[in-house]
Amino acid sequence: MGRTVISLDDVLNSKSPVAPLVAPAASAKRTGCPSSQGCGAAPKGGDVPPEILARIQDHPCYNEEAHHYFARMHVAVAPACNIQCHYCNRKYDCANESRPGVVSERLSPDDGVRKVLAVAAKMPELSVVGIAGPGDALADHRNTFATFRRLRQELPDLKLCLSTNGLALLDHVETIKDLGIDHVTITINAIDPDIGARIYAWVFFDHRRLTGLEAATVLRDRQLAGLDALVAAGVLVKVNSVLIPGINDRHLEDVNAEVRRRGAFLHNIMPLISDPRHGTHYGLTGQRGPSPAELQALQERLGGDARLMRHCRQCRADAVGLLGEDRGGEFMLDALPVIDADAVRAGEEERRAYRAVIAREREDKGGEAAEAGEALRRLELTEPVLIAVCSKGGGRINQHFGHANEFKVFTADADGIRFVGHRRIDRYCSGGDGDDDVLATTIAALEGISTVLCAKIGRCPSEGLAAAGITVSEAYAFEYIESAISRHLEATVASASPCSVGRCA
Ligand code: CLF
Ligand code: SF4
Repeated sequence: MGRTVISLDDVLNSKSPVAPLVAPAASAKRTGCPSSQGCGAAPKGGDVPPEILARIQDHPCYNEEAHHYFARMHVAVAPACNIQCHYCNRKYDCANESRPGVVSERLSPDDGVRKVLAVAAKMPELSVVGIAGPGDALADHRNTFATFRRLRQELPDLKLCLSTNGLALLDHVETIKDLGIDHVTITINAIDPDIGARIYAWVFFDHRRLTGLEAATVLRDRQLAGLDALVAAGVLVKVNSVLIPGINDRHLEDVNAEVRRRGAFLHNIMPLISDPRHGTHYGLTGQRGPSPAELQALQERLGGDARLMRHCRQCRADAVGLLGEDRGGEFMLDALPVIDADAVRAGEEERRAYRAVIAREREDKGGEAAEAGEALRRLELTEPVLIAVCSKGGGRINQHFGHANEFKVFTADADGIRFVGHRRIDRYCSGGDGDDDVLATTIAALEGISTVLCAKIGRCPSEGLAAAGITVSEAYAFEYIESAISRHLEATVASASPCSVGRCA
């Protein structure tokens, strides 16, 4: 017997992220933002042609606004690697597209496909399947392409995405194109081999292990040639760069200019994660990662016309769910249900229904965001204001402070409201109790931020934040983030001295 196609109510009442999106009294329809991107949506940096917009519309990494609604999953079918980065020791996932410190369940292509079918049948918000390690997706390309080939047949509505260090890329551009892999990430940390030689221990190429300048030069040349070939083939290329203070921090401006000149669509600058416990060369030699302020300063130096990804969560090579959440534990191999053809088709229909709901939600949000931007302009803020929000998806303030494991940070100024990044925190509330030590680190993570908006907060953390000079409000629970920020600033202006919102001349 076939399953009933989900209705709007089914989606809204499911455990999908839409459930908490809609406030009890959903607002009337407004004129939508023409691009359906809403204010503050990435990618920034010039107009995105409509045909490209259609390709990134539901991709949570290529489109900042989409990450509120759409999930990705990674299948960890690529354990081998052909280079050695100083921030990796092979015990962990590829640090170019994930974070060190966690080990993935490694899968055969058959198991990988089985897992994707199970996730797709249960998670209507899934829009992208990526292969990002745990080694390099193209070092042993057979598993990667065998997996993608089957997924292309079984789940044609899902986007396919691949992440690579770029060494072997040039050999596989045609296959990438043939399989309809429309999104490829290349990690390029340096275009100057002198700098590259300080990042890579060795490169295995053409049956030889290369080191030093030779290794860095070969890798750089192959990466840039691969980038050119992908751009020529019409594939959307994102470049990831790991920001390594004292090594490539200044140089990344040159990298940005070069990859933009060659047609990369997006540049994602990721902070180095370095810890002696990870046993990496950098971790053991004391190389530090950048602070949030250093990362933001570099992004500012690159300017408003650089199309930058600011919402990367450096997720695992087996991550499942919205960016920032990981539901991989629900889909471990030994507990996967058998998915028959009916279940595959039913899942496809549920994804279609979900996308229709989200299209309406985005239209509604776009209208509200436009109004919020208008209201903000009337406030004539002279300095940007940073505001942190607790949100578990949908672009709304819909998360309890104690349940948050990250803040989404927005800046508001005369030009509008824009997402600028996230700050990771430990969850304050576990098992019903708050943790004062966690609150101290949370307050530290809020450096430079004076306001937190959340759906709910307990008395103790609220008082702790107030004592640290941080205003917290639950007055905008379930509202769209942009509207909430705008209304909060309006209220602040009405009740406080102008200086508190940066209006002092
Ligand atoms: Fe995965 Fe990467 Fe595709 Fe996204 S992740 S292969 S482009 S679907 Fe995204 Fe994760 Fe950042 Fe990567 S948040 S680590 S950028
Ligand atoms: Fe590690 Fe990825 Fe670098 Fe390979 S490319 S050494 S897996 S970080």
